[in-house]
Amino acid sequence: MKLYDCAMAPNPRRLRIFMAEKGIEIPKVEINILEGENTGPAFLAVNPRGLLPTLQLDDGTCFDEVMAICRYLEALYPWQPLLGRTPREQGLIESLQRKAEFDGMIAGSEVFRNQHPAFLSRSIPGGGGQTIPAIPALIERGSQTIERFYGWLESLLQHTPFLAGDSLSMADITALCAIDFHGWVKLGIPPGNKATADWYGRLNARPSAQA
Ligand SMILES: N[C@@H](CCC(=O)N[C@@H](CS)C(=O)NCC(=O)O)C(=O)O
Repeated sequence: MKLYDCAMAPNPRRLRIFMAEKGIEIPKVEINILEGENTGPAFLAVNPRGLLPTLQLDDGTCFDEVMAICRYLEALYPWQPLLGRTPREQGLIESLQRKAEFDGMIAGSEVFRNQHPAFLSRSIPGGGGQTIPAIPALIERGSQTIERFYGWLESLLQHTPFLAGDSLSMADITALCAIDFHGWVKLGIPPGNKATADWYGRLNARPSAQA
């Protein structure tokens, strides 16, 4: 297997933390998104969407989407499960993970990509070389969604040590990466959200957070 990665980008980081928690190592190829290497012919031949992370299997099959790659890896390496052991846990983690992804990661992307000069003509990830202009009004919508994300996190974490219960899951990993991504646009855990700040401190202290 080969993992196409981008050290500075938030979605590849979700996968690296997942792999670090499970002790999985896969040879990596670094692709520079800021310089547009992901929209050059060499990488588009691997993944026509130009998205990272992308996993290439030994038989040549390539696929993207963090959760698809995590599902594949969890099936291959079932120890230290991060997607749930029982059907109940699996459903709960999926639900929480998607909320963290949509209201945390994607809202962060909406704020960041509609204002950063490097993305003015590629405001949506996954278009390959296609031009999709930024829409500045979406910055405000993204910011409001992020506010909702922090309210949701705080109300949940007042009652549970990790989002899905007593142990770390992919929902926590996605939420952690979303929060660090929000720092790029000067947003973050609102002052006074103590349960979220405590949880963040515990997650950030795990060696996997440096992955
Ligand atoms: N839904 C995708 C999102 C992946 C994504 O947005 N990746 C970004 C890096 S964080 C990317 O590849 N961007 C390419 C670009 O901006 O052109 C996933 O979960 O893997």
